[in-house]
Amino acid sequence: MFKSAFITILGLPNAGKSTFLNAVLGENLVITNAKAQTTRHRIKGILNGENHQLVFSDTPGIIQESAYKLQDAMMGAVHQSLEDADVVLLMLDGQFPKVELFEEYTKKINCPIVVALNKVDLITDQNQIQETVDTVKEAFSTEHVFAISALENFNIGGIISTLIELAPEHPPFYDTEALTDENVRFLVSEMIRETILTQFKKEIPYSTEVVITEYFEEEKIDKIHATIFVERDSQKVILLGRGGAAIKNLGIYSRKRIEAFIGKQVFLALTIKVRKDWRKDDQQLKNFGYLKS
Ligand SMILES: Nc1nc2c(ncn2[C@@H]2O[C@H](COP(=O)(O)OP(=O)(O)OP(=O)(O)O)[C@@H](O)[C@H]2O)c(=O)[nH]1
Ligand SMILES: [Mg+2]
Repeated sequence: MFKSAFITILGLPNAGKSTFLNAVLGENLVITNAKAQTTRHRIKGILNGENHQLVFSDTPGIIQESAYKLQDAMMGAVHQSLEDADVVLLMLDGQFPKVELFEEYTKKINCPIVVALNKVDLITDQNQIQETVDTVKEAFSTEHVFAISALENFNIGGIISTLIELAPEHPPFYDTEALTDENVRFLVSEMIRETILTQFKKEIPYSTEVVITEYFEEEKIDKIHATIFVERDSQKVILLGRGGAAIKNLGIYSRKRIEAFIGKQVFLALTIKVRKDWRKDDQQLKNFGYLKS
């Protein structure tokens, strides 16, 4: 008997959804960062076992009010991921679970819900953890509540066993060797965006989109050309840095990140272009794959 399920990871920005997915897969597939709204698309990560396939969808964190069309599109990705979910994995920050924010959402969900209370490594009071677990069990009428630490890989196993139990009998949806259905170009563009999130402050990461314009695979090296789009000339100046120092540094760390993931030497060239207010522009959002054309 083979079991397969689509599992949608749902939660507020910064709850640790992407960190959790990486912990489950044992790979740095999706990007994570201390800044909120890191994930912008639905990204699938696949956990294959002998008799099961769990297809996780990492999603953008839910925001109450969107300020840009980009954020509308991100929330669209969340709703779309809920449509085909067999199980919803609600990822809450164990310290600030904000249960009330999800009562609306969960009422509309008609599949089993598993709740993870993440970041319990930051909570020293065991009673506090137990009280939150009890509150959450009651609020979502589910027995499946786990106190975990995605960062420290604590208690992840219990969630996986429960998800396998809840998974319907079904043949695998994807190749049983696959880690994701995303292409390498997209994953690489995300790794550059992750480095931008780490290296730049304030609005720069939020105003940035990365597109891989060329990807040549040679025997010993992958040659990649990426274009970084920003919203204003002033942002381009910041990304370049004095004498090009900032973009040079960005190139070095992005290349290392990509090499670690694909296990091969990489040549990376970066270009910066301005697309004025792209986050508010339907046509640009289509070009960048956030809206359907
Ligand atoms: N201490 C601690 N930090 C964690 C844990 N899980 C995630 N984090 C940190 O929380 C921050 C956010 O993690 P992400 O995985 O990017 O969160 P996310 O829910 O995917 O965020 P968005 O993509 O913005 O919606 C990062 O700095 C992580 O290192 C955890 O279990 N413990
Ligand atoms: Mg994320």
